[in-house]
Amino acid sequence: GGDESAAKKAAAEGLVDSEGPTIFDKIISKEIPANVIYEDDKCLAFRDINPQAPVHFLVIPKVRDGLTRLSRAHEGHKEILGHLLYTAQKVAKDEGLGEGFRVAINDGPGGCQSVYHLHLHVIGGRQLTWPPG
Ligand code: DGP
Repeated sequence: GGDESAAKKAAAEGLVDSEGPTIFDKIISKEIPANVIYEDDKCLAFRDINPQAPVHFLVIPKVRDGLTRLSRAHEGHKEILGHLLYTAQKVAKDEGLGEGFRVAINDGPGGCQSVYHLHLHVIGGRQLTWPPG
């Protein structure tokens, strides 16, 4: 109906966050290929399709559990949030980023988030600058 298509249009324009499945579900299920560099029972790390640095990978929870975006976090998410951050630095070391790297989470339209399944960006392999755009 009209309401539904209006909601879809708003979601497509990034005006609201989407609760629907995302492309990352298909990456988790291996329905579409990704360059996976780390995997355990709780999370997956894979190279970003649009890298912003020589090394750019994403760390995502395998189960979204309401974490469309970081600002949806509640107390019950603390363990997975810690696990994602710990994994980010572990894989960064494996990727040779001993000189340093950046972990970024884009939240919502204002944060330039495009995929509504929580993900940590890990970027490195060149001298990064600050502030980001
Ligand atoms: P964000 O703007 O923070 O929501 O970043 C989403 C990132 O996901 C963006 O840097 C590009 C990446 N991405 C989107 N679709 C795919 C995909 O199908 N495969 C991979 N490897 N990365 C993707």
